[in-house]
Amino acid sequence: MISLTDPTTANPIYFHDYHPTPSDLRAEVLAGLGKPRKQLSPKLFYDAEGSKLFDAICELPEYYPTRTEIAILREHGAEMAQHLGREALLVELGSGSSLKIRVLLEALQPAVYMPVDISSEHLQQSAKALAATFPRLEVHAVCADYSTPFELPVDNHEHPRAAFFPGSSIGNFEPADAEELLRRVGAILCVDGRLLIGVDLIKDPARLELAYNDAAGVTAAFNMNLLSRINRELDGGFDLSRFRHEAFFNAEQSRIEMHLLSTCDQQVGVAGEIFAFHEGETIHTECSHKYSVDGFHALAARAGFQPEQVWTDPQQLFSVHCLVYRP
Ligand code: AVJ
Repeated sequence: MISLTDPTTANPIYFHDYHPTPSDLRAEVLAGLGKPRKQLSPKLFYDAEGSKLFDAICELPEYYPTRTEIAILREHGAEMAQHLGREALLVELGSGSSLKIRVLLEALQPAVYMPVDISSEHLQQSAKALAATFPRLEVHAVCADYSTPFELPVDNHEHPRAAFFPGSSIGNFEPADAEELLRRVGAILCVDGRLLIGVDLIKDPARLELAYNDAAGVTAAFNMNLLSRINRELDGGFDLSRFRHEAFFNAEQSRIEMHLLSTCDQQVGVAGEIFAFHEGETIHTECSHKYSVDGFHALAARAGFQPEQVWTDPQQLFSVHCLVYRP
C-alpha cells in the first residue's frame, strides 16, 4: 500500500496496486487472437488513451446511458442513500473518473470510499481529485481487475458495506459470468449488504445501434485503439487502415456487439506470432447486454440478491437498482 496523501488535503488517500495487466496482456491477446472466432476482452480498451476516449463517448449526443444514469442519480440520490445507509464502506467497481459517485457522495456520507479500477494512472488522478473535493472522506484506491477474484484491502467490518456498480458495465459480461461476478460482489458485501447497480434497458434497436455508431466516430476510435494499444505494447503490426469498427444489436442475445472487421485478407504479427485474417473476418471486442427490469431481477436472484427498489428515467432508457444480498 502506498499513501498518496497530498499535503494540501487533510484526508488520507491510500493506493493498493494489484498490478492487473502487465503480466497478463500478452497471454490474453495471444489467446484471444488464437481462437477460431477471434475475440478480445473489453477490459483491454482501458489504457490511458482508451480511458480518455471512453470519457469522450460519455459526452456524445447519441450515447444516452451516462447522462441518463446521472439524471436518475441526481433525481433519486437521497432515496438511494436511505437504502444504502450512512457511514458505509462504499466499494465502486470500475470507478473510471469517479464522476458518478460525486452525485451521490453528499447524500451518502460514506466513511470510506474504495474505488476499484484497472487503469492505474486514471485511478490515482481521479482518487486525488475526489479526495480534494471531499476532505473528510477516507479514500482507498484499488488498482485491480474486478472481473477476476480479488480481496478488499480491509478485513474488518467496522462499517456496513455497500457497492456501487454504475454504467451498465455488468452488460459487458455474458449472463452466466454476470451472475458469477454478482455472487463475488455478494461475498464482499456479506449478508444485508446493498448493491446499487446501473443497467441499460432493452429498447428500439435503432436507438441502441446509434449509441454505438456515433457520427463523430469516437466509438470507432475507442474500438480501434485496442489495435493501436497492441501495436504499442505488444510490438503488433496492425495496419489500422485495414480494419474498421462495427457495432450492431444481436436481438437473439439481447446485446450490442462490437467488432473490428478486417477489410481484406491479411496477416498480422503480434508479439512474435502471426495471425491470418480473411476479408470480413472480425475480432469480437465487446458485448453490451441489455435487460428488462424483470430479466435483470431474475439474474440477480440467481446470484443471491433480492430487489429492493428500481429507479428509471421517464423514457425508460436506463435503470438503477438497489439490491440486497440475502443468499
Ligand atoms: C458502459 C462500459 C459497458 O457497453 O455501453 C461504450 C462501453 N462501449 N461504447 C457500454 C462502451 C462502446 C460500455 N460500458
